[in-house]
Amino acid sequence: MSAGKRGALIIFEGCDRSGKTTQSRLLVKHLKSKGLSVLAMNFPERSSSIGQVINSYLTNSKDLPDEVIHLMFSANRWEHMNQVKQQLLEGTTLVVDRYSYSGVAYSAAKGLDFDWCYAPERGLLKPDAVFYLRAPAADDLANRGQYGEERYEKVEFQGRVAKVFDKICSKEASYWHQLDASQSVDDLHAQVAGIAEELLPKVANQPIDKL
Ligand code: DGP
Ligand code: NA
Ligand code: NA
Repeated sequence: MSAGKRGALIIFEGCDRSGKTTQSRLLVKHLKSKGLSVLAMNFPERSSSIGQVINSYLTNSKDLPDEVIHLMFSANRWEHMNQVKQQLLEGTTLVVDRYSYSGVAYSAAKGLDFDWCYAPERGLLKPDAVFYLRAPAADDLANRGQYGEERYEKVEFQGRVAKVFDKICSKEASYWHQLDASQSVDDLHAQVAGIAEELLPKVANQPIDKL
C-alpha cells in the first residue's frame, strides 16, 4: 500500500457462536487474496498477564466482582492500542473478533449500568465498521458446537446480551452493519466481503477517530 494510506479497523460482534470467528477468518483470507496487508486479532487477547486472568475467569477457575472483570477486559484492549494504531498507520487492515461493544453488552447484561460500562472504552480507537452477526433467537446458537463450556454460554444470558447489542446497533447505525447470522456461511461472507471492499479505499485517507 502507498505511503500515508491507513488500514481499516473492522470489528465482528455478536453473541457466542454467532459465527464471528469463521467470518473474520474468511474476511482475512479474502482481503489477503486481493494482495492487501491484513491481520486478524481477537479480544479478549488471552496471552498477556491481564489476558490470563480473563481466561481463568471465563473458564470458571477464578471468580472476580463484575466491575473488576469489566475493567480487566477494557484494560486488555487498552494494552494493545498502541500496536493497533501503529499497524493501521502502516497500512495494515485489522479484522478483530470482538471489541468494546462486547465489553458493554456482556457487563450490561449482568445488570451493570450501561454508561458506566461504556466509560472505560472511551478513547479507544473507533472502528471503521462493525459487522454485527445477529441471530433471530439466542437459542438458535445454543445448538452450534461447544456451546456451554464457558461462563457466559447460557441461552438466557445470551438473550440479554443480544438485547444490549441491538440497542448499541440502533445508536451506532452509521458504521454498524447488522447481518443475519442464520444465513449460510457463504452468503454471510459475500455480504461482509462486499462491504469491506467498499470501505477500505474510503477510509484510507481519513483520520482514525476515537470512541
Ligand atoms: P471469545 O473468545 O470471543 O469467545 O470471548 C470469550 C467470552 O468473553 C465470550 O463469552 C464473550 C466474552 N467477552 C468478550 N469480551 C468481553 C468483554 O469485554 N467483557 C465481558 N464481560 N465479556 C466479554
Ligand atoms: Na465464546
Ligand atoms: Na473473540
